[in-house]
Amino acid sequence: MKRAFITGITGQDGSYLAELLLGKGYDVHGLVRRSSAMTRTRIDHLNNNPNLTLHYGDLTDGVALVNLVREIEPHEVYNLGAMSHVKVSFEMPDYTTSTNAIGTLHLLSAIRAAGIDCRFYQASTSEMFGSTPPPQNEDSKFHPRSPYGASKLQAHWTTVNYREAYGLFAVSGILFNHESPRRGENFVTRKITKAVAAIEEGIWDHVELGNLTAIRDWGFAPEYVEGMWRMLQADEPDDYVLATGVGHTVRDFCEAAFAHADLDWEKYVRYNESFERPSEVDALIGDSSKAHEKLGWKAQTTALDLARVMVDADREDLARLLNKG
Ligand code: NDP
Ligand code: GDR
Repeated sequence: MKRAFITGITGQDGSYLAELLLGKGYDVHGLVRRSSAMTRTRIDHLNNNPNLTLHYGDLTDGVALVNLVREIEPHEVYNLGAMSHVKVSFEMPDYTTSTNAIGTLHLLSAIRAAGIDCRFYQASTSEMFGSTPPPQNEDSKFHPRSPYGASKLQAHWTTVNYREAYGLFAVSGILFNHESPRRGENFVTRKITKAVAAIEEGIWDHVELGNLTAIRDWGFAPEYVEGMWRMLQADEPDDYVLATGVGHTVRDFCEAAFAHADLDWEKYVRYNESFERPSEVDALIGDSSKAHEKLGWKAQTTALDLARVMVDADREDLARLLNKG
């Protein structure tokens, strides 16, 4: 039985990856943080699975990671844990760097110290390309525009260095935005789809957003975690871009989400400067032909389909809440 260790298992991607690996018969171990309130709603439905074990820890606690990796002896490690909000990273640059960059170093060092034969996946991001114009692929120049992007770039190069220096099977998946009904509520897509459901129900009368002109390449998260797994099953470790190859503005996404509820987005979306970033990433559109060629991976769901799926999921969530009340 293969053993996998997932950091960030309580997040959007971690929850889908845990489902995927459990479905493939893996023994799955996840890192969870202690907090005063439980933050495990995305994996609650996996609670009784005998092949899932959760361990307390934190990417900023290197000693805990050394002990955990030694105890679990995983065959595959997926490092998805991160302070993942770009805007928040400007308010918390130090913590963002500790978690995302130094945390990755801690985990790679823990694998080395344990002396185990283990494959490593690093959750890298299109934010590392920053101001480099699209389309971006594995050879595009990196120019991050936020503490988040910079911290992820350090983690990316640390991963590449552990591959080159120590022969570790370490891969960096450079993933473009991917969303789902499990997306955190303060990322723009989910913020919009949640607002559509609440406005349609007459609970909210508007939603406030920042920059509507930014272009993003939005795909569907479950398809992207399948890509992560494929990267670790390849014959050789390498880095891959995962993306749909199609870009839309935030405005396009708004229009599609509101139109799905027969609403005119312009009547309900108001501008609020406080959601702008000190330096913005204008356009990210990925070229994932390498992943297609070498891993047989291709995105299936389009951004505008995703907008409709997410609105429907938020409608159902809200209906459940209202029925309870
Ligand atoms: P989420 O924000 O949904 O989840 C982040 C996870 O990291 C949560 O489980 C969170 O735990 C955990 N975490 C945060 N800080 C720490 C810490 N100090 N120690 C241990 N765990 C921590 O992110 P996603 O699922 O969307 O993304 C997964 C990864 O992929 C992240 O690394 C993200 O940066 C990267 N990425 C995401 C993309 C996307 O579009 N979704 C695109 C490219 C890269 P808790 O629940 O306790 O907060
Ligand atoms: P991003 O996602 O920064 O691309 O990072 P986010 O959804 O936060 O922003 C996308 C674009 O929308 C604009 N925007 C707003 N964003 C938020 N969050 N809230 C708003 O009100 C708002 N109004 C406009 C932003 O300025 C931006 O241009 C995500 C994260 O998952 C990262 O962890 C991941 O690495 C990248 O995607 C790829």
